[in-house]
Amino acid sequence: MRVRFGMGMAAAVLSMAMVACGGGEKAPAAGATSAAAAPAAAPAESASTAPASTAKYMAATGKTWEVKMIGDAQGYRFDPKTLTIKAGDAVKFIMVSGGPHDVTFWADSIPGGAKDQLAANMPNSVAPLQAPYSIDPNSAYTVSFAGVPDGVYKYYCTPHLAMGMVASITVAK
Ligand SMILES: [Cu+2]
Repeated sequence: MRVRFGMGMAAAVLSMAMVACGGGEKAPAAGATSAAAAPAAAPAESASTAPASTAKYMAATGKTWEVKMIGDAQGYRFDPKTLTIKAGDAVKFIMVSGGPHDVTFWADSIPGGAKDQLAANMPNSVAPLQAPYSIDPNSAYTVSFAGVPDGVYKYYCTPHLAMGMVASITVAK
């Protein structure tokens, strides 16, 4: 847009967009000017919703471990199923067979205070704590465990959760 519009136009479009998106909640319907018209759109100042995460991606500084994602005649699984690493390490999930697979952490079981940083350490996630699908053999997805607390991080593969494709990573000192 900046190429096609003059700076003034771009600024106007930007400011309109900011008004429409104010609060980070769903934008009110066009033309809705009174709060009564859009009761669901809470203002940013409201304490009723958690503030947006300010966590930023932190690159791993330690070892990169590998976990294979497999689906074959023996079933669907992460290999190894349990893994102990140190904070600052990374885990590379490699698509071997039977995909698509993904890596999704259980938000309600990971260590307290881990969620925002872990989510920030998952590039291109399709939802908080859910990696994009790995489809092609030998493709991989790497999660950085930099800046996250010690503890057990349980996770699963969304397409194969019902088939028991679950595993855990323990971050220890
Ligand atoms: Cu899977």
